[in-house]
Amino acid sequence: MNKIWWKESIMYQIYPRSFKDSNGDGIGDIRGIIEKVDYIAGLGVDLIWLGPVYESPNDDNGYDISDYYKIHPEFGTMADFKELLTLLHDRGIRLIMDLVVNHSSDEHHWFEEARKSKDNPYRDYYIWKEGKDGGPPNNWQAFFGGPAWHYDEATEEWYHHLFTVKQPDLNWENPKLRAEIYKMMQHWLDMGVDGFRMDVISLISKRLEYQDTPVDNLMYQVNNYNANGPRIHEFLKEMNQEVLSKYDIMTVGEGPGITKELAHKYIGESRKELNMLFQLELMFKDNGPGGKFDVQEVKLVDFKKLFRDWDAAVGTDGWNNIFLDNHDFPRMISRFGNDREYRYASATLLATFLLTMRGTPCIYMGSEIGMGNVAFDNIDDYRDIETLHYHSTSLDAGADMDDVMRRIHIQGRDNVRTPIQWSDDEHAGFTTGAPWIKANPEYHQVNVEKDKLSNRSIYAYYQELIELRKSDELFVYGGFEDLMPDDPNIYCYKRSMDGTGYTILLNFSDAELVIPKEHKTEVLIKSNYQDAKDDKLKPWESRIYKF
Ligand code: ISL
Ligand code: CA
Repeated sequence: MNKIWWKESIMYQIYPRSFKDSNGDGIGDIRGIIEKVDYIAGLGVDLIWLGPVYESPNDDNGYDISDYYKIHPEFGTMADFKELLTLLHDRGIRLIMDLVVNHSSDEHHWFEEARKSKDNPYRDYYIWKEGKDGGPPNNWQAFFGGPAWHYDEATEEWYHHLFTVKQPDLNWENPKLRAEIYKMMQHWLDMGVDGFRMDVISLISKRLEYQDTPVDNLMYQVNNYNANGPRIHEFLKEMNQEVLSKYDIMTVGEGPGITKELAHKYIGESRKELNMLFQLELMFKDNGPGGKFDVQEVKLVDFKKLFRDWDAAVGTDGWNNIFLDNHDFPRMISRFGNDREYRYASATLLATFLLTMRGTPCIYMGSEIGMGNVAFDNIDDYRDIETLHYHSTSLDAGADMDDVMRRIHIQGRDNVRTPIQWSDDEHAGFTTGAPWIKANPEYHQVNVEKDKLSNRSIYAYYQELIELRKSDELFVYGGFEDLMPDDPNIYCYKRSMDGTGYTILLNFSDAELVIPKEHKTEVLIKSNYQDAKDDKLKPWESRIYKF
């Protein structure tokens, strides 16, 4: 196993809009992050993933970029960005940017040119087709609803968009486009950025037949027609050769359709493509036949199997990222823990999981104080395009709207986009103005100020666990073994190397459970309960034993 810094790093994701507003316009910004650099550094993390801060009309909160070289004025200036980068580097913290190159904004000048005429030099930066029988070129759906094609009157052709109509897909078949992207990546890396999180990178190589899908199911279409296209590895190898390999940086790829069977092709060290993946299998596991808002139960045994299989899939020639939420999926404490009776215990149990697994952990902002999902009663308080689209189409279809709201409360992306709760002040201390999205009313009980004063501080627990992970490289390079794969409530695994190591015991339930006998001889070095008992695991108790 090769040793390298990005395997040893502890990542923290910042969704800039919702982190901290510095100037009272209600939108989180770079100077807000600068104000909180000590808060971030104090946690002990050493790698930041910064969500998109590029110029964007914000149809999809920055995932629709109109200029890859500019900082969006609502986030600040290029000088602010450089200052942040320097402040972080001074503290030994690296920063990676979001790279969103499956699509651009329709307001990017490439697209504004491309749509002018069929012979415009930028035409071929995007994907244009003639319609079929008076309709779109094929029956593909877009992620957030509606067809994956939009008719453009000026030239009487359709352009392809897997996300919203304002996010036209880029044509990676065009070598000029690829060269532009590589040049742009070099620009940021030359500035000192430490790598990229690559947005839906699994979708960039298209199947040029553009065949109809026989099944009316978005995930089926994505997995079989959109993801892992024929030239994906050629493109990533080229990108690696032209750009990535020239810098001491890290990359993490994101995207649907990357199964554990295919993972090695993307991140095998010998393959020279990417370093690690945000695998989405767990994130989609509760999606029923009706999609993400059709929520199904996920059992702990399935959760464990998934991590066991992914660990085996990367083996010793590859690397995983370990995360349980991000800006697209529900808060981990609400999804996998108990955010009511056992907030402290389940938040710290999930922290223990993230920080003791094999793979680079990624902590989504707010987890370090145990922030949970939000449930606004009124749809007007929601901002996410996916949620709003689901609501309006359900309304049109005559659905039971109480049920629709209930589903939004469970799965909507705004669960993770409400402002960080800094204090009990108005708007959770996030802004002095009117926030772009309301704070989660839980902020009166759950906020940074209160957490830090508490003798059961979740932030302090994260600090201790991060310190523990950093104190022994066995947590990084040691092997992983699932010791009780079939237990319905307990996750028990071993991290070890040459006969020494740690046993991690996690009670994923509200019940008090008997401790499996074989661990009684080991030395307990950490529990999330101060009064841990010898023979019983309390609800959501986590333990780390050394042997
Ligand atoms: O959020 C999802 C559906 O609920 C996912 O399917 C999501 O679309 C997928 O993980 C890709 O996400 C990324 O690309 C999108 C953007 O909206 C997401 O915020 C981003 O993380 C388009 O750029
Ligand atoms: Ca602001």
